[in-house]
Amino acid sequence: MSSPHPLTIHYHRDFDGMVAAAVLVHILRESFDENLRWSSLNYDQRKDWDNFQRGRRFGIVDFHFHPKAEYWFDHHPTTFLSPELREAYRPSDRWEWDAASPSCPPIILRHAKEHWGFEAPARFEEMARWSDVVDGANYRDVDEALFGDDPALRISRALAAAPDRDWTDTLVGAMADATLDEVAKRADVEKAWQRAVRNRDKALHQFPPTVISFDSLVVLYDATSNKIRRERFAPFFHHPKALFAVGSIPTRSGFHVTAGQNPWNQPPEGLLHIGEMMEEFGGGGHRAVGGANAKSLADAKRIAAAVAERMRRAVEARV
Ligand SMILES: [Mn+2]
Repeated sequence: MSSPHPLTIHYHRDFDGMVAAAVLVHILRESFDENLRWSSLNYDQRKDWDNFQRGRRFGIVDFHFHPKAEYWFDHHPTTFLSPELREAYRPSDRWEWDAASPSCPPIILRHAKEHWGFEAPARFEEMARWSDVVDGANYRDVDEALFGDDPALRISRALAAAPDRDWTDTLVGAMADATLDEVAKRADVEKAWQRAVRNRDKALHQFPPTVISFDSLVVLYDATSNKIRRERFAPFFHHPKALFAVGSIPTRSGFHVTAGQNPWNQPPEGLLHIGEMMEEFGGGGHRAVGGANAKSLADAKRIAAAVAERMRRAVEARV
């Protein structure tokens, strides 16, 4: 199995993507004696996807399917970039897609056991469990989401204050060899975590003045000022009774409207499919969360207001 050419594992740069890479790196080293490297991916790299890493050996985890990947594992329902790519996928000894899995690492652990007879150390089970929590936003409550102190949650929050772009590669290497607790206690993680915590507190403090309205259990906010720090769950921290929140935020190249339902006070089943609604505004998403890019600040405000109105009508019709 061993090849003189290195095999690079490319991974989605978020908590479950990093854990997925760490798990696969560990397993491939132990089982197949591969010369492994790893490197994160971003969405810009989809542009010339056919030629991705042409001529090199690679694997991909927690990111789009590529037919040249020697190893590929993902859980995203939107993983196939074309019908041809969907057609090219067959479950195999080295590929597995499970859109029902809340995160990517459990797929790899199960696959390794079933196909390669590899029983992973318990620390990877712990990482996989936390990946499901973080990637699926399955936190116990808003306090755990914002203030949770478990090693996995410290690492996950520290990512928001990464010292540089390659830092996730460093952490993947660390997680391949150590427990979450050991990784969370690294000086660089501790330092980034402290910075991220200060940013969180600032974001929570800055949120209330951004609220335009809180009517019919729908929070509408405008966080487009680039002086404002953003914390994903701030709307539900300040408005725990809210069923939905929608707001405008700045991006590197413009503006984005982000919409979601309250994970800890969920609207009645079937009230609103947010991803489908956002498709009408040129975006997309899942049932519980979605978004759309806007052409201008005015456009972002218009979309956010229209989405809030749709949410309020849905709530008033049913609640
Ligand atoms: Mn991911």
